[in-house]
Amino acid sequence: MELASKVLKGDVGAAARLIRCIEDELPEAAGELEKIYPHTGKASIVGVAGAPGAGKSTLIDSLVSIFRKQGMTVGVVAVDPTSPFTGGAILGDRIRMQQHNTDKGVFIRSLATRGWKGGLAKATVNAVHVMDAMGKDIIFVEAVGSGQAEVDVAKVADTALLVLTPGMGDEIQMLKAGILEAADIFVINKADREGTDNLKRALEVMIDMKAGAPTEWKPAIVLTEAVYGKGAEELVEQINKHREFLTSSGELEKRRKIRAELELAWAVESAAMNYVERMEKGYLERLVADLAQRKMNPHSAAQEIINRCVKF
Ligand SMILES: Nc1nc2c(ncn2[C@@H]2O[C@H](COP(=O)(O)OP(=O)(O)OP(=O)(O)O)[C@@H](O)[C@H]2O)c(=O)[nH]1
Ligand SMILES: [Mg+2]
Repeated sequence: MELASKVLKGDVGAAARLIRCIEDELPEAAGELEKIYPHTGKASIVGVAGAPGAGKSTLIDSLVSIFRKQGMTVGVVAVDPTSPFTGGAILGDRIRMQQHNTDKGVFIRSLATRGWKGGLAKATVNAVHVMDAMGKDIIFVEAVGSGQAEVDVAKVADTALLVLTPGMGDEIQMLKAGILEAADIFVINKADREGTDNLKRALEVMIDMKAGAPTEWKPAIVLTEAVYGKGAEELVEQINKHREFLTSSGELEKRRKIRAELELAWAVESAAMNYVERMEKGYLERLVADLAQRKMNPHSAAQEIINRCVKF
């Protein structure tokens, strides 16, 4: 049996293998993803972004336990930018979430980013599709933030959490507006530490400043102490509340359309690039050399590729 059919039956080994294919950008992945796509779109996707060490994994671990008690099946995709600084993070995540290892209702996978051509968000979306197709009810996406990663995770998720820690009170103004705007729920983790009140106040001011119409979602702030399991119940309440807002307001539909549009753009791009790679040897290199020497511009080069695609 092919991977896709096994994944649809919830086969853990097949799902792990397909995610590995996605990670390695193997051409086989595309065909399998095509088959599972009609069966996706059912899971709730919760993005968890934040600086290294903010407590994302510890927090997800608590959330997984609570959602499991509510009878939901859970998937976790931990995106790990492979860098010398966070080399140990994958192992850390595994250890931190170990208590769920023997639970068949939980599927956890780390994606190591290694300079993907397709980009972080694309591989993440595809890994989420796999877990969605397996029948997981809720899927967490953990991403270590370097600014753009946080925004990317927000694009992937229905509900975007941003995990902050005390001591950032003064720095909040310095965070990129895009990062703050992308969050539906702000989590102040390590709330046992000094500076929690300052950070909370800074966030409240910022949220009030950009307050929209009463019908819009007002980002929530939840204080947690993930290592002690404190605040996790309230966070689950907020996640569920945001979920209800998404469905009742029509926002879920909107976000899913934005994601579908993004996926379409990726697909067009990779279809064109696949075509280019199958063209006569050296064609792409020649175009690139012409661009570098300004004999050609990127727009005309793309147009030329499209024209050849159409004739093909
Ligand atoms: N004091 C305190 N420490 C915490 C709290 N939550 C997590 N930690 C600790 O913070 C450290 C980092 O936690 P992780 O859950 O690995 O953080 P992370 O954001 O997943 O880290 P990366 O995946 O490496 O980015 C661990 O040593 C935790 O025990 C908290 O509420 N209070
Ligand atoms: Mg982590």
